[in-house]
Amino acid sequence: MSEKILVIGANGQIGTELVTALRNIHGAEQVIASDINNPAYAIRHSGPFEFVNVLDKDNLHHIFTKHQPSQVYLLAAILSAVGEQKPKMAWDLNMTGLIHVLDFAVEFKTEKVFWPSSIAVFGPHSPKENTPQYCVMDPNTVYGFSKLAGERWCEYYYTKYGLDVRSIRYPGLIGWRASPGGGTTDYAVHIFHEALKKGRYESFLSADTALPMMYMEDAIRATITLMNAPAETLSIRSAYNLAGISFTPTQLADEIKKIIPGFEISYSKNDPRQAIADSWPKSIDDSYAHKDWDWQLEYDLPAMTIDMLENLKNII
Ligand code: AKB
Repeated sequence: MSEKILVIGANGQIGTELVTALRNIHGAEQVIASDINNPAYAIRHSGPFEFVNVLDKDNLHHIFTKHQPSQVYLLAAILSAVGEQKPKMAWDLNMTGLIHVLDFAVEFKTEKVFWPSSIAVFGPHSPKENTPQYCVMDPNTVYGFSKLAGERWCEYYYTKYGLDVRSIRYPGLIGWRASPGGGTTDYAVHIFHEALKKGRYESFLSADTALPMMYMEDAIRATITLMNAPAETLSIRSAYNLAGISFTPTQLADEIKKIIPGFEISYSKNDPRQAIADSWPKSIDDSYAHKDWDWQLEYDLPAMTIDMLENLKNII
């Protein structure tokens, strides 16, 4: 039977790329992009679009009734940096939005739900290197503890109602098709734009701040691989660790210099995002993803840098 896939939050960094990938796989008409804001041109003109506010239960109920989705991807969220400026709004959107979708997915017998978690679920007392799937988790950002609570809700709906929810703890995501929106790892996208436009960049994270990151191509492939995996192979119904590639702003700048030799990086001080980055892991152990759904990373730091610059230079 053909899928009917609803992507909520289609205008965001992940949504823009995921909608395109899913439309290529399932056919444009089978993938309903939705967002609270006007869609990007590519989303609007490549298939169906609906305005959706996940906090508006009537609106969301109407969309489920109209489309009866077999799969839902809920991507609408407020990320770590903006979440610290609007803590109550971040909690409300990230938590209430998730529960609305989980409830309707149960009511409408949606076959599978995808919801993104993040490395932000870890906190200052979590191990920093090779952070395991199971360890102390004391996130101190609203975004981080909304993701941790969300993971618990996902597992709860799986156990209690049999809802097939799947999730990944994404590292910082780097892509050229869409801009990130309000995260701590955003520097690793901005740096490419500024390198091409100005030949220099001021990083809001310090020179030696190592964080787990991942190229969007890998992140989309991971998401679709997890969603296609046979349910019985999945041992985790909270969210899977995903390692990606760990690097510092200096290491990324050195890689960019291999292609743009005059590129210069400087570092600002006292940015509030530094404290958030300092509370997160430097690297991640993703052995469960390897074992359960045969996950393999493709893009390392040099391959990602070459591909980013190659594609970005054609569009900026
Ligand atoms: C953020 O920086 O808030 C996000 C994330 C790591 O989840 N990119």
